[in-house]
Amino acid sequence: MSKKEVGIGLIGYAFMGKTHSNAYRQVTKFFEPSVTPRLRAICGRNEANVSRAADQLGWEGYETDWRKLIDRPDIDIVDISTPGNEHREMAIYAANAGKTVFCEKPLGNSFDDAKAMLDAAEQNKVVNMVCFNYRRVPAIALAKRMIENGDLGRIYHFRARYLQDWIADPNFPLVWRLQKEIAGSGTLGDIGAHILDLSTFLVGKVTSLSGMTETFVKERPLQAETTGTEGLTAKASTEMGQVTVDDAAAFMARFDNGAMGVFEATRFAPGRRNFNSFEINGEKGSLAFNFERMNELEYFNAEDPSDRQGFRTINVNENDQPYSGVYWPAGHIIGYGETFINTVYDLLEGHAKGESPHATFRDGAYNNLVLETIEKSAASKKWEDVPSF
Ligand code: SOE
Repeated sequence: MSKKEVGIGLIGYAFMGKTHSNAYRQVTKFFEPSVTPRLRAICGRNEANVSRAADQLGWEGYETDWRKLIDRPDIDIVDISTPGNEHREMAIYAANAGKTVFCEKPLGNSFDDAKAMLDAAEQNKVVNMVCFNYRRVPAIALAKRMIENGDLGRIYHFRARYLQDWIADPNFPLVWRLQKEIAGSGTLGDIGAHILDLSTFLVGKVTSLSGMTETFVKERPLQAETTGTEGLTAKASTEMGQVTVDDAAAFMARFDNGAMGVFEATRFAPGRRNFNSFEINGEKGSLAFNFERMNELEYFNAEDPSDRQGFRTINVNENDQPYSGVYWPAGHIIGYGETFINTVYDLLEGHAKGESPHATFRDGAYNNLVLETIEKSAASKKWEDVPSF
């Protein structure tokens, strides 16, 4: 018997639009979701570009008005893959229309935005999910399973660094990710949000923190073309403009379970392309992960016999590991794109069951609240408590 089809409407066709389109197209090739996604329409303002994207990314059609897309009766899941300044209006409209809402991170450009989106989703009782894709890196999902299993015992430390270098060149242009009114914040909300979310997923909630942010390059050339930032590259013009977001952010934190956290996020680490990494130390052992070697999880077991102790490298491709065994035979590794396929699989299952998969809008709003507290602490130069939420 053929499975029920669910209509997908995707808003945005740049970098994230591409990763999500690929995920909807591939998910049934590897998983057996309870419902089959149908790529009904992709949406963008520029008709020439969006129609080209529809063809290239495998969509049946396109729309140039996002309200029209959401209103279509054949759209069940609304996927918001636009910059953050548009999330609030779109997500609230989709929730009010009774659609499942899947939104890129950070959920809002502020806690106020994110809370309004959460309220709309909860009041309308719609399935909601934020695309924190790294939660579904198999090695990270395995780390979660091991922590829940008690393999690390009490957690003492979470130490994370998310390092990139794509704007380290001071002549790299002022793309939308460097403009506060579009992106909300800079490195903090773009990649700091990911390591913060992983700490919530793996360790717990942050209760207080001390943060700092820095903008190393305060003026940059304007972007010559409005297209072309999807691969994090762009051409510069001769005119200059002000950078209105942070280039780097760091914070120390206390978790609700007594653990200590140290976090650093920067786009000024030459040679580090997408170095999303963490180490967790607990009473029974440690785990370490680095996305640049995403199929591996480092594990130290303090209970190993003392004459053979040491970090071991677990290759996370075995059938009994999370999100593994569905792609290729053991040892035939996967990549960045599969993290979105895994996420979309859980989204479809959540939609079918009427249950919001993690990270929910509530998780996303909490993430925004902590990001805002980091900015507050950076401004006050004091430790700040994260309001309870
Ligand atoms: C750019 O810094 C970016 O594409 C982020 O926006 C993504 O969330 C991250 O996963 C990779 O880097």
